Amino acid sequence: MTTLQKSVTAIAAKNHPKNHSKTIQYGTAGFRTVATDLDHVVFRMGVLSVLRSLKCNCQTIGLMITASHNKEEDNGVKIVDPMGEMLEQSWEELATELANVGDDKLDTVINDIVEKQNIDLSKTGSVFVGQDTRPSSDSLARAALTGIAALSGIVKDYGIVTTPMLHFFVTCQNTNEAYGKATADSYIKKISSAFLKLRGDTYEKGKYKPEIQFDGANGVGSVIIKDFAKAIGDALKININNDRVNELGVLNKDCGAEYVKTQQKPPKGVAVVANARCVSVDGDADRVVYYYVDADDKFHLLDGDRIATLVAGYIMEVVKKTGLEVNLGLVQTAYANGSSTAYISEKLNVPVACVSTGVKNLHRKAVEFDIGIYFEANGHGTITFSDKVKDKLDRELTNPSSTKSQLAAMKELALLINLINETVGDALSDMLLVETVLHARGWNIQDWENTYEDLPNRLLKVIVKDRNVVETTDANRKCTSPAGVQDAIDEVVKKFKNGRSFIRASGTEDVVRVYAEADTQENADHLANLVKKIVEEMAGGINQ
Ligand code: G16
Repeated sequence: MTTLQKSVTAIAAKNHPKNHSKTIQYGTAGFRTVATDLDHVVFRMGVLSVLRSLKCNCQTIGLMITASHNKEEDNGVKIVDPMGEMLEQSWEELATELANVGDDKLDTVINDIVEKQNIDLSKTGSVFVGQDTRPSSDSLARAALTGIAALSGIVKDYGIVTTPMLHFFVTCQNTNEAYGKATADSYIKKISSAFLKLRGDTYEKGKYKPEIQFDGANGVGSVIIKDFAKAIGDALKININNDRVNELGVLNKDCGAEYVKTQQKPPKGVAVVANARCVSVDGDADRVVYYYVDADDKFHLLDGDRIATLVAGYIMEVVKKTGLEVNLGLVQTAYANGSSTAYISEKLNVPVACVSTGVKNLHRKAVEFDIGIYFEANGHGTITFSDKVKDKLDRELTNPSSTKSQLAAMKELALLINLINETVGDALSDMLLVETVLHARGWNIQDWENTYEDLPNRLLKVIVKDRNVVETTDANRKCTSPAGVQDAIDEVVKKFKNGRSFIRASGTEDVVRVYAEADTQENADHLANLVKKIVEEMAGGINQ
């Protein structure tokens, strides 16, 4: 053991001791649980991010303190790999091991990682740190900084930023600024100037009106949107609601993208104006959904599936006009509405892949395409463009034999690439992308909704004794454990027209999720409740 690691152990025992014996796992989006259980975990992740940086030839790694859509008392930490992607899977296991080991074994585990990963501790690692607006985030960020300092890592602390901003900064840094400068100003400028160029001088077009109601979930999204609103001006009037970031107990409370999507009703704190286009983001602004309330007071949700179909259809058209040969694909999860999958594959003729829940899984699949579009139904997603496509575009933009209309489409595609934060789902950049497509088409929100009809669906949570007893396969669509659960689900699903249902253990909350869809809302609700009952009876449900 080196002196360096000895000092890590000493600092840990003195300032960030493990204060409970609960096991914590690197889940769908890093570690997430009640904030008071996280101090030692975050300190250790500070240490791990330096090791990860050293492993990746001293490239910069990101460390974000956030629990995104979770309740305010929770918090979390996740590590961002050099190209802005989520931490490599094999390192998730190392992270889980490091987070759970006793203080006295910390040095052994660190030593093991150093040896097995062939890490040279004489070099210097680099880490970017960001945090959301939770009351616990500041002290947890300090624990991370201590962990980074313990291994003499270089650190840049960005303070309060959205999760996608941190991903963006990490990518900028590791591409030597080819992706942009690693600053908040450069992030806002890159995206907003692409938006303004795409919009041109005519802000109103057809049925499109340049005004939205914005619900910031009382989180960091409501801070950063103000910078966008300033940069964009009259091109899009953004009425900002739920921006009480300094008030305790209001983050994600009865508002934000998760609430709107799961409750299928408008958030509190946003005045209802009939047919107004409304946008909700979540607590760290990596998810976005749209909604409106019609003149009969009926709520209409346009979720991640709707965003995926809208942007896939549009990007495909632009790509066709460029004349470039590009393979474009869309990635969804089992939560995707059956109608959206049918619309994309049968109407738009875009191949659709289905992967397990978690942006990390969708992103990994999306980069297999030249242009990969991925969205989870909960509003988390983005579009990735391969280097091959970007190089082709650069070449063809200066090719004298390109026609005028091909050139115009190529310029548009280049601007769309700049508008999109390719590194991860970004609620604010996605929102500006949706606004761009609606504007280009001259559509109001009803025109967008009318492209296809969603199958009625319901998403429920079940509290169980141990959510880890539920195991799934086939991109979460089949339950393999506990034995007999899948057969029981199949039996009830059979009884419903267009019925589909699956269960999976959440990776961010201590619950099992139940999804169901059917021909009517009543049937979808009924099916979801029957499956919920199966979970309660066969997977250790706790009666509430
Ligand atoms: C995170 C992940 C998403 C995932 C969501 C829910 O979102 O980044 O990919 O869909 O959790 O995951 P689960 O169903 O496992 O709880 P966020 O916005 O909370 O970071």
